[in-house]
Amino acid sequence: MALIVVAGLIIAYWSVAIFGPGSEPEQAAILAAPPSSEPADNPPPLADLDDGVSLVRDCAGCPPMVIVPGGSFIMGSRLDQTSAGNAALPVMESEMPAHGVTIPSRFALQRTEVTRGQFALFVQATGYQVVGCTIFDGTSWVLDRARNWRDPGFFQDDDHPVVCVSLQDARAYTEWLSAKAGVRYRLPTESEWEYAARAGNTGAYLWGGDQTAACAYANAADASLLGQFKGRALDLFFACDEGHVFTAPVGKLRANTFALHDMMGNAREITADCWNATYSGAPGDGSARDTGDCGAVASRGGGWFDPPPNMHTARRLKMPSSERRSDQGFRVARDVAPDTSLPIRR
Ligand SMILES: [Ca+2]
Ligand SMILES: [Ca+2]
Repeated sequence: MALIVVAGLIIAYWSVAIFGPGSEPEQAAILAAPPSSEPADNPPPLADLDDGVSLVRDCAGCPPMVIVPGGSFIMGSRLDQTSAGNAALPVMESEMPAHGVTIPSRFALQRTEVTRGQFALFVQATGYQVVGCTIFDGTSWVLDRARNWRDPGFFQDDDHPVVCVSLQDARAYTEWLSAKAGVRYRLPTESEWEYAARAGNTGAYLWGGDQTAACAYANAADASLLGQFKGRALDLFFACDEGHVFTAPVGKLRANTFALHDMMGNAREITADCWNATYSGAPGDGSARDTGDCGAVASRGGGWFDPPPNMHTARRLKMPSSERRSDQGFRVARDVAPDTSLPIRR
């Protein structure tokens, strides 16, 4: 384990210059080739539920939500996921110890990331001001005060995920939405997020061991991104092409077995917990951690710029809570009482 951690730190140190502000050594991307034959612990999910999925929508303009059933899962990475001699698949200390979590009851989670169009309704209604964004300038991630969610430096329409938003911005959106809908919206806890992202999958990657399958599920660093940023190391990219350099319209790629789209990739997603460097002392009941470094959050799922190692389902990226980046957005959750009848619409 010591060797794994030391190797991870060495590689992560190199990654800071590339992955930019907020990427700290203990959690930053690991620039290593993706495994070519990582065995899947269970088969890749087969559901592609674009038709017939029952959705909850609390108001006009409210995001479509999927009901996620309660259940138990193992959160984090197991040490034996690296001990099979595959140095390209290291476990980060922040993902350990793997621990059991029980999500006690069903909850609603937005089917996709919050879109630009949804966020625009909030800004239009409130006059909320968001200034500045950290963008990738072709070499490194830099703060550009002229950029913001309306102009992140690449084309987006209303169906793309809103990016260049911070924890505060995301919370402001949920508070506005709660008042509008009469239902309390919130960010998902980190436990809820990983439970929903895995959707029963226990492997390192949602799509199993075939790295070319990543492009069916996740808009991440692929051949399209490589084409845009030529000259970068090939092992930073999946060997497939989903056709998107920057953000993609939400829901365009395949859903997981909970009918959730883009949990992996497109925009990284802010979760509700205060940052903690490991899972030691983490709650097992699905609740958010409200102690630790509350000036930072775990940004989950990786985004359009992220390389294969950052697309591990368990990967946690520490971000300052005030950070706005052009590869980071969020999705919303809400509680669902067991005996509640829901405004289900197709
Ligand atoms: Ca891509
Ligand atoms: Ca995402």
